[in-house]
Parts: sequence; structure tokens; C-alpha cells
Amino acid sequence: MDTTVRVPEVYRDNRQRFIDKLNDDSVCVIFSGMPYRKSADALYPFFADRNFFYLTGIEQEGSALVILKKAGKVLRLTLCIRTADKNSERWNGVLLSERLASAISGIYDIAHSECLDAIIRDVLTDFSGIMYLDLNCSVTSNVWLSNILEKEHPHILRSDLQSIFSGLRAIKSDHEIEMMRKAIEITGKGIEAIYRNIKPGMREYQAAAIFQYVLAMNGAGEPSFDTIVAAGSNFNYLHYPQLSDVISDGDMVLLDVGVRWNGLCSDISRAFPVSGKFSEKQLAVYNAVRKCQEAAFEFIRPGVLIKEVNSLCRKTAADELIALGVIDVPDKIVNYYWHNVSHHLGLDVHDIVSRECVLEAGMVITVEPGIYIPEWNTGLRIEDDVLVTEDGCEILSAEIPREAREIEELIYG
Ligand SMILES: [Mn+2]
Repeated sequence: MDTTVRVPEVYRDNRQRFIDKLNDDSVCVIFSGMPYRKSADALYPFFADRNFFYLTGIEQEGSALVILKKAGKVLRLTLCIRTADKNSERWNGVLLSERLASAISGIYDIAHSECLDAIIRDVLTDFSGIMYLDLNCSVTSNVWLSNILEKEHPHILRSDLQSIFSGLRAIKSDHEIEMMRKAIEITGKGIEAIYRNIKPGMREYQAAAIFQYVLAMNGAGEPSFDTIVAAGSNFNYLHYPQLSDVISDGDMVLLDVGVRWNGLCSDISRAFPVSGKFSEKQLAVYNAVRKCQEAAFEFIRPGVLIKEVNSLCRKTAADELIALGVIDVPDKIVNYYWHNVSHHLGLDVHDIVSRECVLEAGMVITVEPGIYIPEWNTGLRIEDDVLVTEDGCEILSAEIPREAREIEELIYG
């Protein structure tokens, strides 16, 4: 858990925007979810549904939010949370009190989860509007609710929540941008600590532990996704998960790391030579990727499509690889350019916003061109997070050392 105090106004504003999008006669039920079983009696760590979090700021399992809107007015806004039970708390720690749940979310009507069934039956009595659900969500509580609807209220129209959230979460609030700046700042500290402390002979997971240590010491317990440290030829696996190899002298190391701060994510990649000195070929690929990035930074502004940013980067990469003699015609770039350049970033690392939508001021996307040349045993991406502004973009992660020379100096110490 990070230590920043949550602000109920943030979630109140999010709820208002959300409620404005709902049909005038509607019911909406959103669940936080439950932890998945790992094996025997062990569970995976719990992670609350991001749409639920967006509306409540609550991270606790077994919670639900019920909204009833009639003739355009909110008649019910109830947050259900698990009842504190001394026996379960002895094993698993303290649950949210009603008062704390209310203080975090800004919701006054707090009920216990045991009452959810009765609350839903109550709001559905004589109801004939639209029921909003996460139709693609397979958590047990969602299936349970769908069954009630099918059996008892087959006439009620159901509508999917995702498209509403996808629109709402596209434009980041000032609060969200502030939280992302903080996530990025801590990510930068973690990356710099790796630059300064990594040595040939270490294993990849030991480099990841340096990052995790810096997170913890900065009050951020949680990376925003599984840390990637890929040395040598492991750049071939884009979401390389093992982290078990020894980092050898002469290896390039690819980091793809992020931090979650008050729910908001960063997502940054850097690549560097563990010895502190790029080889000629490593530097050539590095500079080519940097050129793609600069082209994207120049180009990103309101009105642009992510696929246009991608085309520009792919074209730049093709020009670079032709100049380096790796390819002879632009079409062959597909062998070395393996992934798209951008995705939206927010409460989810790959935020639920459509990649097809036209960029607008207030959106935050990644810029992460990558060029991978297995024949040279070198491949890398460089990833920064940018805020789309009225007339261009602001690189939120500009302070994290990125130029080849700066990185060499940091590693040499
Ligand atoms: Mn990314």
C-alpha cells in the first residue's frame, strides 16, 4: 500500500461523471471481485476491479456498488462491504470499517455484503429500465447476478458497462495525472538504482529486487505489473517472465517496469549495457529506437490516431535499418518491428480505452517503439509515458535518464 491519503472528492467526481452517462431509469451493480484460488487453501493476492475502484477508491474484496437512477435522479447509492468478523480478521487482518469505507469513497450509505441480495431485489421491484453490468466479467458475483436477472427479471434490458468506462477513463483528471507523475518519479528512482548497482554476474531477479527495494523505500509496495529484466538474448521474449538468467558482461539489459501509486500506473522501459559501454551495434540499434521515439513525440497531438503514430515509428525504423544495411526494402521491417508503439495508461497498465480513438488533450499514452535484431543478438525498446496536451504532448518521464551517454555515465558511476 502506498501512503498517500485518498481523496473522496476524486471518487465523488468520477461517480458523478459516470452517473451522468447512465440512462435516466437504470440500475447499475459493480463488484470489486474476490481473490482467485492458487492451490489448496492459498489464494492469489487480491486486486480490485478497476472500474469499481474508479467509482469508490475501495480495494477490498467482496465489495459491491449499487446505483439506482429513476427519472434522472439518484435514488440509491449504496456501497456494500464485508462484515468484520473477528475470527476471519485474526487470520487475515482488519477489514474496512463502515466509517473508513465512507471516508475513502465519500459514500454515506454503507451496507454489509450479506444484504446485497435483499438490496438488489428491492431496487429491481417494479423496475423496468436498463440494468448496467460488466457483461464480460466472469467473477462469481457477476454470474450470480446474471442468474437472478435471467430467472426473475427476464424483461429487464441489460447493457454493458465497459463502453461507458472506456470513454470516461480516457481523459485523465488532474488528480490522476498527479498520481501518475508520482508513480513515474518512483519508477525513475528504481531504474537509476539499477543503473548504479547492477553488475555482470548478477541474476535478472536480483536486478528486479533492487527495483522492488526502491519502491518499498518510497512507500510504493506494488509494481504496476510484473517487473521485466531481460538480459542478453532474452529480449526475444517481449513479456519475459522468468528473470532467472545470469547477466553477463557485454549483455544489453532491457527493463520494462512500472509502479502503481494510488491506483494509477507508470510503464517505462529502458535498455542499457551492463558493462557501462554500448558496443557499436548496440548503440546503432539504440539510436535508431530513439529516433523513432523522437518522431513520435514530435507528432503526438490532439486529433492524431495511435495507428498513425505507429506507422510513423515503423517508417522511421525502416529508414534506420536500411541505413544500417540490416534490410534492403522497407517492407522487411516487419521482421524487426514486433509490436505497436502506444497504449493508453491509467488505472490499468493497458488501460481499457480503445486504441482506435482520436487522441485528445488529457489522455496519457505510452511511446514505446522497439527494434529487435536477433541476428545481431540485440533488441530493445525505450518506453516513456506522455500526456497529450492542447498543442502536442508532455513527456511525463523525461527526467528518467534516456540518452546513451547519460546511461553510460550512470553505470560507470
Ligand atoms: Mn507499455
